[in-house]
Amino acid sequence: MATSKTSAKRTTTITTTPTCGIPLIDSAVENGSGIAICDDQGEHSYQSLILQAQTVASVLLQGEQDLKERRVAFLIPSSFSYVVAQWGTWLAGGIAVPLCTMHPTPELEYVIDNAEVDIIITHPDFADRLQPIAEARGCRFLLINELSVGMGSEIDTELSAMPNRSLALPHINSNRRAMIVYTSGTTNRPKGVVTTHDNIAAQVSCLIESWGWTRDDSTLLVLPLHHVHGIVAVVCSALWIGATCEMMGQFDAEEVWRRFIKKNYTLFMAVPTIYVKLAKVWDSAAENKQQSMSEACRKMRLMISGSAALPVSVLEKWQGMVGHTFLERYGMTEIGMAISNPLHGERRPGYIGQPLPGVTVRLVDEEGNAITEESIPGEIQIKGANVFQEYWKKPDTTAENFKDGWFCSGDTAVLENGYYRILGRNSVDIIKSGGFKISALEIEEELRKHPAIEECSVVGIENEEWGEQVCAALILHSDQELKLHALKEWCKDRIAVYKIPKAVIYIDELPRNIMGKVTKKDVKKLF
Ligand code: MCA
Ligand code: AMP
Repeated sequence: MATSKTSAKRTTTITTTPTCGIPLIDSAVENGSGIAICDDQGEHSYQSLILQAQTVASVLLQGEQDLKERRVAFLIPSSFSYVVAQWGTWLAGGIAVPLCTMHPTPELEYVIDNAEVDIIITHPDFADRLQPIAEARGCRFLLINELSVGMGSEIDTELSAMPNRSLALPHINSNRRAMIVYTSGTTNRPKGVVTTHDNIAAQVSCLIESWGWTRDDSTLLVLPLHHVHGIVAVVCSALWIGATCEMMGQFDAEEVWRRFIKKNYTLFMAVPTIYVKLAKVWDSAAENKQQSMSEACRKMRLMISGSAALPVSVLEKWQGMVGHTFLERYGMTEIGMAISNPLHGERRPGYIGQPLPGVTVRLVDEEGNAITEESIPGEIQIKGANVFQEYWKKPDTTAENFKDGWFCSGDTAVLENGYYRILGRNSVDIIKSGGFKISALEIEEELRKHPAIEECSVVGIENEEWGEQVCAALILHSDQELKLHALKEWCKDRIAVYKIPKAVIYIDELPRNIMGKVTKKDVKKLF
């Protein structure tokens, strides 16, 4: 087995350097014995987080001075260990590439190959899948539990008692690349969005200011950690300011309510689908239980919704249920959060609000002219230190997505009485389901590989719970039959579960315009 085992931590003398150069970690260092993360293993202090991350960094470095932006991919469920792997990568000078726990092997391989990953760290649960991938590519393969992570309070005490821990960790310039997060787009395969440490610092600090984060805050993470909502808006923000982040390995609506009642969270962030799922559980609870559920939410100072349009009906339902008016905000993997309703002041239903501090927003019409008046729709374009550096190894795509230094979001919005309202996406091929951005083209490409499918068209159909649902119109070869459940089974090994069509229809011909292009608006009407 290629696993690297180490006991370096126990034998090395380590000194925590005053600053490492990474704004997030330098900010977190000040929080010492405060509780940074709670997970299934217990509570973990900031001190423990830093010390464990330093240990991981030293293992990654293997005596080298700096990973020099080599890519370190990790597949670890939401937990203390995840953050240790992320920070360990950063402290060693690497670029963190978080992998998705829901992805089947081909999607993991795509990210690992596209990012040209050198080192793979995994939780033991995923070792059987990742070790062959690592070996086939000559990647170094490490098990997070063998890096002495998450071992509990004994180790923490032992580590912190070492007076002169001195690991030769590099000083990191904050303009260096920190992370690659994969996002689907109008091309058929996901693109790697590269952010620097400075980008992350800008994305986090505007949220700290606008949403009033303090070290007394405590939040529950239910979102996956391969996307910016969970990574930046929840985890990095909490850790930047010295708050506590409790992590659930996986979303479970009943369990979230149990924790809301038991714990004293002060703020909570989720995608609209999660709020719909939580409301369903509330609806089916007995009246006295509903009261304690609502009471638990009322104790929180803030509940935030984002990643997809929040239906006004959902906002109103929660207003009635728990008395909270959700703060809706708008973001993107490429820019973090950009536009938000206010912490204090009017939170206008159906609107995403106003630009966050440090973020400049403009709307641009189809001719490329900046719109200067209200009520005229245009594409949202963004400037600011929050904007990502590049699409990984795609200089042309990067250039195409910027106009005169403005990042073109592909979202259309309108400004009305000082607040932005989203009207939709420019591309019909982008589907948002449960907060995940999904490329219709990517799914079509995969479906065409099925032996029974001659041609297909994938669309997003509006759905109350999911926002949109992936649906496929299929033309089968004349002698073939393909039931939905059989198609789903076939897809499971190829694409992530959230991309698998939830409904199909069978047709003889796809609707096309005179140029022969499939008209997706007409495909949608078929459902
Ligand atoms: C799970 N399934 C889905 C989705 N999630 N299908 C479509 N869309 C989805 N989003 C599959 C499940 O695998 C399952 O498949 C079936 O649908 C029903 O699963 P269920 O148990 O109801 O769902 P779940 O497992 O509870 O997951 C729902 C979820 C999850 C918690 C809403 O989708 C989620 O964590 N979404 C958050 C995504 C996110 O973080 N996006 C941020 C992107 P089967 O029936 O076959 O078992 S970052 C971003 O957008 C920017 C920066 C921003 O503004 O924030
Ligand atoms: P992602 O690429 O996964 O980061 O998704 C970003 C996209 O999510 C944006 O381009 C929007 O289309 C969508 N989005 C995020 N927040 C909102 C919101 N509050 N309302 C509507 N759409 C949103």
